[in-house]
Amino acid sequence: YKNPYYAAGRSVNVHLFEWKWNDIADECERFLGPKGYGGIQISPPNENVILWAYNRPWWERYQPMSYELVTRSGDERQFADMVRRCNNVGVRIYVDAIINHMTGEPPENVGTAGNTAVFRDWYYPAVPYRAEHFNWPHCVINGIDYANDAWRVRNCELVGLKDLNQANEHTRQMIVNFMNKLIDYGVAGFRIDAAKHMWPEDLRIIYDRLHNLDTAHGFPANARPYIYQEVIDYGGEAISRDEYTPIGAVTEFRVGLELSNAFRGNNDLRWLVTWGPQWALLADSDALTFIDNHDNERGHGGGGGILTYKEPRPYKGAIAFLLAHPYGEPQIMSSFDFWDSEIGPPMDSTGNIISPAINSDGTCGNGWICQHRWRQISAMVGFRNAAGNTGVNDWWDNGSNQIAFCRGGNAFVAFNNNIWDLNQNLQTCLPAGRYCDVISGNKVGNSCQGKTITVGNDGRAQIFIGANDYDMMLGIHVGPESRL
Ligand code: AAO
Repeated sequence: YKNPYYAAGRSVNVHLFEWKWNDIADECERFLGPKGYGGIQISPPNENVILWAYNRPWWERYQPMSYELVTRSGDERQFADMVRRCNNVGVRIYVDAIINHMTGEPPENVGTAGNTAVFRDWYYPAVPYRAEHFNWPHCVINGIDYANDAWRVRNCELVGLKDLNQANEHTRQMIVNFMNKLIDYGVAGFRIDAAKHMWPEDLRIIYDRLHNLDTAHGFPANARPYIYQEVIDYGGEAISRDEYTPIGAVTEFRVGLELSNAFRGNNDLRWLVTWGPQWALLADSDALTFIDNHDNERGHGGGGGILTYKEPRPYKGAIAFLLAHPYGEPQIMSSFDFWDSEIGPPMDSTGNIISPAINSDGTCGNGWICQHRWRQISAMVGFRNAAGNTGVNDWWDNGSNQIAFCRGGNAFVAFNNNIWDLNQNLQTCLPAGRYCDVISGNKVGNSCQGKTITVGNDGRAQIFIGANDYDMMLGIHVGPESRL
């Protein structure tokens, strides 16, 4: 369950938060495929309760009414079409699976597929679930339980959301049917929402009943779905991330905390020479890594101090390091603009999501941030693909906040987070020749819009990153986007 089964030569998963299925299919064909992205995490595809009382917040999608594939992102036909079109251009789809719970007791009672429920009876006829399919006795998780009481975290309700009992055979089978239907449409795996609120032994039974990935969609025979489980564990919790690594990959929240801290200037970049498990991070193959996610970019789920699109310079630096370094399976956040933590995606007066506009310079409009289209970020996807499965070698640092390293003989990256210039003759490990820095501009024809780097026969080059340069990093590699 720990192999994302990216198509050959691809890497990096992007969370297209609240995007519509038709727009995702277009984005696969016009941008993500050509740029080398490996996959997309989509918003939950199954029916959720509609919450006009809160002006359609983004979080209504985390309150399931049924497993019918109808949401603001699109219907079942559009879902199937998206998966097919993305797989055709080599981009995989990972589903955010909400299997811990159903709705809370919201003030409204119609779902995005038109179904209703009887909340006070724990009755969801469209699944169907009845009271016997939930955990009893009824209780709600208190903040203090996270530190003290694993049983309550798993058997009581998360913020009042009706807590399914995954030890119940009917409940398990409804979840398995839902997930298998998605696999048969061609998805490559799942984010397991709120995994720490479910017992690992119950999850294992569910995972083991899932179908293999569909060979008709380009997956190899006997491939198991990629599973990454949302377990927030900064230490000091009753439930550990290590309880979930035997059954799948786990979201490594400490990565975003540590890299945000370092790229904000609160920890010298030189210490990153040991980046990986030595920083008390999960083993490489267990870790889904990211700077920000849809919760902590807006202060949900605790864990403040995370860099987001609102602080672009250090954010781009942290993401560039995340993608340049071989540790973990990285994921990029792609946001809509928000000014309060509850507001939903751009929408019209009837609640329909407004599609992102694509500006002539390739950025997005209509309120969408589209970090995945920022040149510095998509260029680092190309960098990671060119680096392939090489390790880190020829590390250099100035004893402070200037660092550089090679990825085998394929790629070279440097960072300057000091308030003085980086101006050094450094080993790049690349074949002699001229290269475009993919951070400061694109290669156009036979010249660079940004910096041009000349590598000598000894692999060395003069590297300059001014303290006041627009970005704090520089990257060159053997791929066609960089080599002249
Ligand atoms: C909404 C309303 C609620 C209402 C509810 C039901 O906001 O007021 O009661 O409906 O009617 C999302 C939103 C929720 C929303 C929900 C349903 O974020 O606001 O509730 O949809 O619409 C925990 C879970 C983790 C979860 C996270 C938000 O463990 O799984 O809370 N994330 C996922 C999704 C998320 C979604 C759900 C789950 C539900 O990504 O978008 O909710 O489907 C500790 C624990 C963490 C815990 C946090 C919560 O950590 O370790 O496990 O996360 O607390 O606060 C510091 C803190 C420490 C904290 C730590 C790390 O160290 O001291 O307490 O940071 O965050």
